[in-house]
Amino acid sequence: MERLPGWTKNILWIDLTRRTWRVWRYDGAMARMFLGGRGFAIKILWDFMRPGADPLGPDNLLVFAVGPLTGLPGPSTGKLVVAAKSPLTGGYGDGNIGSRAALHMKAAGYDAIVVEGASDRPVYIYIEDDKVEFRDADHLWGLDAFTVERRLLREHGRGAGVLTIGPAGEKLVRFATVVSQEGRSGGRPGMGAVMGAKKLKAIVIRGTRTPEVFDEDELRRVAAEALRDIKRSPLYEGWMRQGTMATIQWANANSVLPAYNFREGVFEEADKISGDYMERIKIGQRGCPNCNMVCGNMIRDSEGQVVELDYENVAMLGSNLGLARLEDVAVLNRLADMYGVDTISLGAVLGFLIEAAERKLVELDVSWGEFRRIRELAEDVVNRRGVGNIGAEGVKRAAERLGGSDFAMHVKGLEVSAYDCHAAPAMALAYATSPIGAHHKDAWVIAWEVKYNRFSYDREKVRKVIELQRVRGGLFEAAVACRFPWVEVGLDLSYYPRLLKAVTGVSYTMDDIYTIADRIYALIRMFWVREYGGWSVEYDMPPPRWFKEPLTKGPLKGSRLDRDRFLEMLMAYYEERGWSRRGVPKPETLRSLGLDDAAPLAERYA
Ligand code: PTT
Ligand code: SF4
Repeated sequence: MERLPGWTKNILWIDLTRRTWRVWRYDGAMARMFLGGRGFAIKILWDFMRPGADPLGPDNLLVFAVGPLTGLPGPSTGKLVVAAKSPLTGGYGDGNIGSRAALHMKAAGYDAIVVEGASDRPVYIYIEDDKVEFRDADHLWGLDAFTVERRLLREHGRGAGVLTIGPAGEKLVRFATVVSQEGRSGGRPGMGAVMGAKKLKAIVIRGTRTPEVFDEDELRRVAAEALRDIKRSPLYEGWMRQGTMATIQWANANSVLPAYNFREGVFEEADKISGDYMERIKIGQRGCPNCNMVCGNMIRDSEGQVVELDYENVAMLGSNLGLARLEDVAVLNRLADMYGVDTISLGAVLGFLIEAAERKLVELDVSWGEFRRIRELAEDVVNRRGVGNIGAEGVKRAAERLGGSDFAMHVKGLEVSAYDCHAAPAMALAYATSPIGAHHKDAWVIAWEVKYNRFSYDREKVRKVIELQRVRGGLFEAAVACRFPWVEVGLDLSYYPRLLKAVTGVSYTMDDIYTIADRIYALIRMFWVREYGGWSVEYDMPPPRWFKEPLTKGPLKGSRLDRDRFLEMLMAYYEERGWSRRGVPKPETLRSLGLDDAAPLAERYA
């Protein structure tokens, strides 16, 4: 069999219904065409998930995947992708989580772990190299993610990798996530609910082998150079002080900080939840393994507990809800981590419910900035109690039930992350075309757009979104490493082909990487088309609020998106990608990417 340094060519395939497992030796073409991580996840879902499967049923496949760079010497390589059909959107869903589990997966010798079927009793899986055991999890069911991880580490040793869910995943809250290391959380579109539906409380993994690479010495050399560049970057010191929290001040100054359920892009009390304020009460720093620029800023919340903060969390659970005390916002952040739900979706759901109450669509005694009541409502949502049960379904379904679709802030069912787009057409396009619904991860184009031109809808913006999607959503999600060294401290992108060459022996150019990214994007889009039974441009439209209700405050007061011009931009996006005017990849585009088996479906719907 062909040797492929950088890949083990092993996929651990676990059937929870039968409690069996096997190792699938996949062929090298998959590695060459899809690289790893998100690429492997979509290939596996496309080939092996029964079309139309219930995301919360046994036929959904839950995929954990590392990439060639994961866990090896190099910049911030302690990450893995978790993917499945999303219970929130009904389409492709994934997330990227930093965890020791990523390193152990690599060292145990698996490029991916696939979980199919469902257990009838709570279970956790213990993996140690070639050993796979199904263990009873009755004693862990109902416990929060932090407690579960501590108990499992006590039992299996402190160095093990643990991926777990909290009670929200068990209760099938549609935006439940997978949690690790008391503050890393991944899989925004409900990957934790998929785990919960399978009654899989946790995976504990230990790997003891040394991964094979093409040129060990060269890898160490390139890695050392990159790590040195990171530390020498003029941006490093500021990053280590505030991490993503510096974005609060920046977003407010540029009218993109969500406030009051995205009615506004400025928050009058932004300085109280800012990175500068955070610095004054910061008690420490932690982060993902294999990282020399760790960014988890720890503070004590208003209930005396330790929490890690990030921009998205603080914006969505702070300014978006009118909350102006960082220590209170941190309580909501901690609850989200312990219960195991996505902070972005939780913030959007709470904002939606507060506004629905204000408009008398629902009877609820809560308003903006009322911490105590918002905290209670958050607990109701994650526990599916009362009106909280409606919120647990996400804002799209909540609006279908209560009314209010104009202010339900989502695309394809995934709640928008923390950048207001009243005056940001490119960022709105990034949300609209993200492969998982409205997430900023694939194209955080806003920083560029602010400098370029806030109000244009030109092709330059379309091309920029695609370029970012290729790098962020392609390279970093398939090679699987953290993108922050490049995004935040300016590490030169040319390091990544060098690292890939040292690991795999393959000389990738950036064009080769872009082709892999385009292939992944096209197949993900075909997965959505297959699951939705066709496609409509309306699925790719941002929330109506940004078109209909202008900003009423701040320097950009009066701004809103123009629907016709946005549609033109979307058409230009489809054209650049070789997709039809309905948003379906053309059969010839698919064939040119080597995705011939998807072409017949495209012929039907393009
Ligand atoms: C990510 C999304 C983000 S993006 C944030 S803050 W960010 C929120 N964090 C949450 C959290 O915390 N707790 C919680 N209960 N829910 C949360 N939801 C939100 O999830 C994260 C970092 C961050 S912090 C970002 S941008 C970068 N994301 C990367 C990515 O997507 N890919 C990649 N190759 N590298 C990345 N590096 C950075 O990682 P999702 P993490 Mg996350 C507490 O999971 O589903 O991708 O959504 O994984 O280990 O916590 O690292 O300003
Ligand atoms: Fe994790 Fe932050 Fe390091 Fe990225 S920079 S690997 S998110 S700690």
